[in-house]
Amino acid sequence: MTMTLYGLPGACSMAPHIVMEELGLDYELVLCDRDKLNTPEHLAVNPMAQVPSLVTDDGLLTESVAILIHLAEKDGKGGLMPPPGSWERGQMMMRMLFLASQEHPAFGLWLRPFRWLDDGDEQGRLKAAAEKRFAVCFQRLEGWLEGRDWLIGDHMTLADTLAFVHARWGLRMDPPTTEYPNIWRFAKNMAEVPSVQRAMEQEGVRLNADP
Ligand SMILES: N[C@@H](CCC(=O)N[C@@H](CS)C(=O)NCC(=O)O)C(=O)O
Repeated sequence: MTMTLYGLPGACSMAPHIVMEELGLDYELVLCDRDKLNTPEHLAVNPMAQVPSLVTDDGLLTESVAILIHLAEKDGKGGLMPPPGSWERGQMMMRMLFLASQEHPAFGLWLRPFRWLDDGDEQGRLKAAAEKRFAVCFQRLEGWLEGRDWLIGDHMTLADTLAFVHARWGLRMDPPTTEYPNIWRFAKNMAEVPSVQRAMEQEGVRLNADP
């Protein structure tokens, strides 16, 4: 089975990239050109002109959470997801979906308000509102990481890979990630995990670099 992951350096696609490294999967990484996401070639693998996309012998998957779950289930060893039906599984799903559906859009609106609004003043107001919303999300994440090395249990799960990507993004926000002691401690620990280090190196990003 061949697999190709389409991503952008440091983007949400870095979460499945970390997972592929962690699971030792055989895959190809295509780092896209941001200016070419809207071309017919890229739209064929991601009709929303985004990353990540996973192309497999079975077909195409988009949406980071779907890709993460597919990779972990395919591995079948259960290391990155608590067992089906367990309370921990429910908690992990909640945290992962919270990150993808609440925190991620707040960052996206802050980063590219021009995607939604033409007027410069309106863009400024949207950016400010999105930054506040991101901070609300980070406060929740900060609480979840109180006294913990990982979001769930005693080792890395899928949720941690997304949380790490967002912790890097948060370095650009006000207040930055460094002002959330639990998230910053977590991010520094994650940056020491060999699979995370390999993914960052392959994407040419660091923890203190701009996403
Ligand atoms: N819901 C999608 C969101 C994907 C998304 O927003 N991707 C961003 C990177 S983190 C992207 O492709 N941005 C490129 C752009 O908007 O130009 C998912 O979770 O996969």
